[in-house]
Amino acid sequence: MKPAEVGREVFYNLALGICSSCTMVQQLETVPGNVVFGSGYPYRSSGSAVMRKHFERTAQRFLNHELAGAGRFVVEIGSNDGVFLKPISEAAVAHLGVDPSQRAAELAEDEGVEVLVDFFDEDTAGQIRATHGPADVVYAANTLSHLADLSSALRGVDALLADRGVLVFEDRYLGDIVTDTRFDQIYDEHFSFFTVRSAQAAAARHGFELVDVKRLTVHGGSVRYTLARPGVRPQNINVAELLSQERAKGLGDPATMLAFAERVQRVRGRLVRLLRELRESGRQVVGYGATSKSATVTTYCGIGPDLVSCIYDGSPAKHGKLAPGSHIPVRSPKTFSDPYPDYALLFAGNHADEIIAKERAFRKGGGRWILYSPEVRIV
Ligand code: JHZ
Ligand code: SAH
Repeated sequence: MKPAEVGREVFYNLALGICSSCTMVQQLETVPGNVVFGSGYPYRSSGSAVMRKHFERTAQRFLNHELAGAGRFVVEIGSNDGVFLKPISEAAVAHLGVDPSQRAAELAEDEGVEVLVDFFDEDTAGQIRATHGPADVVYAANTLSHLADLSSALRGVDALLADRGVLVFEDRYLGDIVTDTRFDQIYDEHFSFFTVRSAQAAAARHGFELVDVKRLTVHGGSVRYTLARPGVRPQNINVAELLSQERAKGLGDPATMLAFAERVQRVRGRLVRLLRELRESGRQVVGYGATSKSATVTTYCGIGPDLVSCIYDGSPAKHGKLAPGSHIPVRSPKTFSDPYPDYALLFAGNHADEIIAKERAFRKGGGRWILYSPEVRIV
């Protein structure tokens, strides 16, 4: 947020519920999509080298399989800056990104990607079908979890998908969030937290079958789900295997979520204690990664500029701004070494390897990282 906006922030209640029938975990309060996403939405998928590689590989796999052959068409929901569709456009395969964030869409268009600047839902899907024909692949990464009206999106996919087409979506995996106490993945943008069981139930409600699942390491643990029309594709054994792991872990059980909540409270206590001790002993602590995740941590733990003096972040759009809620100033990593702080609290644990490698001089000079998932620790 801009410094001038202090005092005009809007807060939403951040609380999750679990469905007693299909075990889907979702937020209890909805933040309207048009409040969060729009021309000024700052997230850029290409900001991480690991994610760039991930999307290039994923696009290549589609080009080798589902999109091989003449006349194929792919739609991406939440195409952001076009990192996934660029190789597909370069291979001259028909494609359309759908994303309401105008500035991100412009970056995609600069890379030769065709984008419809809009929210994907049942209506837009119908329009795309009418203008472009059926899609062989509908792909969505880190986006279906963001839609408060998942049903409208899935009805849209039903309207858009060719008879033998597939919906492939990947999102943070609730199993990893719970196991690794990654409570910072719970923030306003993330509405649904999928498991294989809840994704399968959502698929079935909309006339789809979950035919494959694959665990991914990106974003601290994700799953790629493949849905098809019933009977069109064989179901991979991975589905039954991951379902049985979920049952063994009690993932659909409210008691598992309550135990998770207790671990989160313990982490909060330890993190705040550590930050206060460091402040009292005169150490300088900064944050790294002005992520959406950081807003949950600072708000939930009551961390302000007194405990974390500033946050370094590589997105130019965030420089000179304040982190929402905590009002901690955001600065360019170019000034991180100027001079290095004693400790840096990593608010982007999902990119830990990439960031710690990039900033290796910080540790060489005696600096230490503070991580908080699954436990508070100094490395
Ligand atoms: P990241 C966003 O999560 C929001 P966020 C969204 N809801 C989502 O689901 C995921 O992305 C996909 C900085 N950074 O992805 C840049 C560096 O400074 O965890 C970004 O501000 N240096 C759509 O907001 C932020 O971290 C680096 O080397 O929690 C992005 O991190 C890297 C890799 C990132 O963001
Ligand atoms: N797929 C990218 C971007 C994820 S960020 C990646 O994984 O990195 C989520 C994106 O979804 C944002 O660009 C946002 O503008 C977009 N989005 C939000 N609601 C949407 C909707 N209803 N339809 C299409 N895109 C949407």
